[in-house]
Amino acid sequence: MSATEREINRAPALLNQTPRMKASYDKGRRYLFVGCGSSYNLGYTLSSVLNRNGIPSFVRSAGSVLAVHNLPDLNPETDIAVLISRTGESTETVLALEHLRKIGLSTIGVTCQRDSSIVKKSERAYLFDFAYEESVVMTGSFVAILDALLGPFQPTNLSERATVVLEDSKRAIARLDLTHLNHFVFLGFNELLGLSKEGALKLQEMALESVDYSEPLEYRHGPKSTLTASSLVVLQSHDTTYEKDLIAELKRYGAQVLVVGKTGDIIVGSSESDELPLRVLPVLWLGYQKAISKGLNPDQPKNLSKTVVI
Ligand code: F1P
Repeated sequence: MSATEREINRAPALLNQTPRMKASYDKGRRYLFVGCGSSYNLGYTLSSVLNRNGIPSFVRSAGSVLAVHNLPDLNPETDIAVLISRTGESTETVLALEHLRKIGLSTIGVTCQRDSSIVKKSERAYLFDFAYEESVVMTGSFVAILDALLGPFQPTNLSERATVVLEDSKRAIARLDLTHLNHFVFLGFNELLGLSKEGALKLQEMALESVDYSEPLEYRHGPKSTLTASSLVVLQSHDTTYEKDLIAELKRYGAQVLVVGKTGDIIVGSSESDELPLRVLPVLWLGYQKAISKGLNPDQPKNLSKTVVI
């Protein structure tokens, strides 16, 4: 079994460990999430959830922090920078951490790698060493970090539900004719946009596929022209009437649509919890299965290393 497959399958077990790692946020402070790749996508979703709950927060790719020092919205308008890096060594994130400390922000590092630069250089660190991954592509650790950093906004232990959602995802994806699909589109708005961006990244990294991500209704304004009978749209749905109409429209163009939501093909979300971290499971499995169907080794993505350094 590949490391990637093992690491996706252990996500439910990781979610038994995250309740003890729950982050807490101070209502009077403003947060800035910074990272690269999947770690940046985590910040997208986290900042959206925090803002909705009255905690002002922002997200920046680590590269953009480096490129445009002293951005007016970094300082003095934010107080605490949360630097996320699974390996703790992505060059942009480490340099961004140094820069943000220098301009006076408090820094919290988030990583799976003990003794990494992110741990050593940040004032405080959340260490997810139990979620350490061998594989190049970030998979189960994304689910675990998201669950923990959602803190009070995701209070439920999702481990058992994760087992169910992963099994449902495997069944739904087994029904797709993956060999004929060559275009993958991920749609979601607000906190689901970051998860859609992550879905697109997984299909690129693992399966070298052509991808898009967008807000659902925005996708109608141009990008839908690229849909064919070989397109699969994964809709991270808020179950709105607009989205239901959109599904019908996308299907009229010949695309297949896989809906993840309270009333979707893969059911995620209940009245007690929106189960946000579980929405990542179907896209992890989709990326992995598409890679396998093409004869690719998902443990060794093309042109990519586990830590991207400059
Ligand atoms: C960031 C990242 C990963 C990606 C790949 C290359 O890594 O972009 O998201 O899957 O491994 O690096 P990190 O800073 O989170 O270690």
